[in-house]
Amino acid sequence: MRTLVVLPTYNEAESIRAMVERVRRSVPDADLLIVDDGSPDGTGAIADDLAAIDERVSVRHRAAKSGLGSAYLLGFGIAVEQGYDAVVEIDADGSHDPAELPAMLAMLDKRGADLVIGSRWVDGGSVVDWPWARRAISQSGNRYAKWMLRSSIHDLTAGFRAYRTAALRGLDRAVVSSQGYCFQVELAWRVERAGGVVIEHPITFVERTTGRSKMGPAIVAEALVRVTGWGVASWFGRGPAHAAAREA
Ligand SMILES: Nc1nc2c(ncn2[C@@H]2O[C@H](COP(=O)(O)OP(=O)(O)O)[C@@H](O)[C@H]2O)c(=O)[nH]1
Ligand SMILES: [Mg+2]
Repeated sequence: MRTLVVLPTYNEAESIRAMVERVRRSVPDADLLIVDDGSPDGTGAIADDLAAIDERVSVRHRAAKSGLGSAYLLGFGIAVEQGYDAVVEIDADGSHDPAELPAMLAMLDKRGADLVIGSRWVDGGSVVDWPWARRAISQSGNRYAKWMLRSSIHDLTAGFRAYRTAALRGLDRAVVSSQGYCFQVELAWRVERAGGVVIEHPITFVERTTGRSKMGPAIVAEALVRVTGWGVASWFGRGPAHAAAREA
């Protein structure tokens, strides 16, 4: 499968090199796209250096921090346009282990999945180095979203994923408006409600050791409010669920 691995970056100068190396070692045939939002710490320049020495690596620079969701939408658009079969979402801070990618991509290829989620909240999945409060927020938030949206997915907010590109066709800013964790929820739910096959693959998420998280209370609030709205709307046959079903 022709695969594009999308790495969104904002101030990841300390981790981007190692991360690109790890991805290249794990999936040598995949292409990498770094989407940097004018990181003040110089991540964009490092990304350019990496692209200059490796033809499989390319970079898109955006002028200002514009959110994780829109960075991925840019990557997805390029994957569709350039005829990739699969597109991968992975954090640039080292939390996601690229060594899981061959197994995840094989599930798209051999088991007919449309979306494989690297999942923390299924048997065999785990999180390393999170304080109990963050663990509790993620776990209870995911339980709430799963219940509210009547989803079968245990880790709706997970940011480590492999999509069959065909499942992403037609998604752009006009239909996907969420930014942070909610972007992940919205996409997984769309694929699921459109009848796509979603498989959760257990992973160990390791908290970053360099740089800082870009997610804060506003991102959590966005997810809570929108998930609640979608859940209620879907009970009346409206919202993204309905739209996704119509698109399919
Ligand atoms: N291009 C871009 N990348 C972002 C933005 N916000 C977060 N990221 C990247 O998305 C990934 C996950 O973000 P992170 O802050 O680690 O989230 P956390 O793991 O949930 O704390 C990292 O690679 C970030 O650099 C953004 O606004 N634009
Ligand atoms: Mg992180």
